[in-house]
Amino acid sequence: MPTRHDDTSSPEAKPSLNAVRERIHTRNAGDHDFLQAVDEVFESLEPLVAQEPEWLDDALLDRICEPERQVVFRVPWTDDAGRVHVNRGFRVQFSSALGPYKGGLRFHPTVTLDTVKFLAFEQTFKNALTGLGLGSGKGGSDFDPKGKSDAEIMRFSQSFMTELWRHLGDETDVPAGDIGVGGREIGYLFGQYKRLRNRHESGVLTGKSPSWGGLDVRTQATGYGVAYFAETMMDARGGTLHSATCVVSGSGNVAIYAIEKLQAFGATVVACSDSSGSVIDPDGIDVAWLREVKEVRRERLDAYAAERPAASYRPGEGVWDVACDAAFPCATQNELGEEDARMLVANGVRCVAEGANMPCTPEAVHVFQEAGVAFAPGKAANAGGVAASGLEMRQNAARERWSFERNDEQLRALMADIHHASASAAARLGRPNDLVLGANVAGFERVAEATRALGVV
Ligand code: NDP
Ligand code: 2IT
Repeated sequence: MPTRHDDTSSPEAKPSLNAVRERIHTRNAGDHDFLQAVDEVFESLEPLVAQEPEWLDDALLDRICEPERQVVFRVPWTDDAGRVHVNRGFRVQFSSALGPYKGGLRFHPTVTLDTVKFLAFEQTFKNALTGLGLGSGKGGSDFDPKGKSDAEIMRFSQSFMTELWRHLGDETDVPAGDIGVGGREIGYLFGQYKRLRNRHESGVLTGKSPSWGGLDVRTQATGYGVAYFAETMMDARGGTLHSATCVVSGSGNVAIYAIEKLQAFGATVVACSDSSGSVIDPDGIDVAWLREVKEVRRERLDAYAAERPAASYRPGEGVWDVACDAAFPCATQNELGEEDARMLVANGVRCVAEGANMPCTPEAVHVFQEAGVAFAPGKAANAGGVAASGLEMRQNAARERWSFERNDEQLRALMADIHHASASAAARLGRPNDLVLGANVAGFERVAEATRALGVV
């Protein structure tokens, strides 16, 4: 039995799971999103710890819930008119037990340290589920890319990397994209890193363009992965998405490629949204046109509806009131609440798969579970993005480049593995259909075993 050198656990008696949870709440008071994510994992740990109380030893849970390092920094930049602005940059390096810190960067005006900490915490279990030897982290800034010129985005990205580079490395910390950070931003970030380090260190960022070291399929991977996971989940329950009517929230990277793959399966996606409103297109969303509007022209969704006679645009509205068989929240955290869940259930939804990170509130998840809806939690269902990032890192390290088809096949197999790991853990604990429980426990066991094996570090 290792000696305890901390004051977080008593040598006499095991702390209860609840006592640990309360300690984490006290230490992180006010961090709403982070504590919501912690509580969800702890709810899943209850049946595990009841069977295997040794997980409570040696402040293991306290260590897993405390980031290894948190960096907060100033990002000054100049706009096209010569005015100077200051934003705040973040990188939370949560766990390196399984591999280098790994996780995306988010540029959005709502980003705080709490946001980044919650995302990095979720990433810990998600990355463990991929089985690819990835630690966890997340970063970003409260910078708002909307309405900024390319030159402003470039100057901001360069200033951001001018601080961040010293914390990165292909074996240390490997960022990628997230909300507001796509191929364009990754290009500018990589360019500045390369300049500062004087090394073409391909594996330091993922989500690069395939023309200079990126992985064919990384752009599509999160959205495709969500569709693969949902189809696998439905198949395991004797169903399919092949002729399903679906709704997807968001119209960014994850949403676009989820829509594309669902429609390739034979489903019809009748609605999607952005932060201004939603479109209903009863014949099915035209993905090529959606990409043109959102990725190329960077316009709002009203521009999509303007060119599609059957489509209607609903300013300020979401998509959860639209009747569907399957719903895919792919925009942001806490975008689907209890009332939305009740509306979806009343309208006959059978499958909900989270493309975004923590998009459903805990109350909404309970509504789905009580109604017997097949529910896929984000840390399993959206793991395709980081899994493809893991493949990108491997191919960069080996100086290899696989075909799109080979990467896509590998992605599909990885999503099936993640479903299998999650479903098996859930079955072992007596709740075979509870993938929230299964994903949390399967991810936790992998990261907790490694954390324990590496000693008190
Ligand atoms: P994008 O920036 O490409 O798209 C985000 C979409 O969500 C946009 O349609 C955006 O609307 C909408 N949105 C963002 N924030 C809000 C908000 N506060 N309120 C309403 N709508 C909002 O991001 P991604 O598609 O990459 O990310 C979407 C989600 O998926 C996030 O939760 C992210 O963490 C998660 N995720 C992303 C992965 C990836 O590989 N990119 C991997 C795994 C998870 P608008 O266009 O108006 O801004
Ligand atoms: O939330 C996520 O998993 C991502 N934004 C992708 C992370 C990554 O490193 O590819």
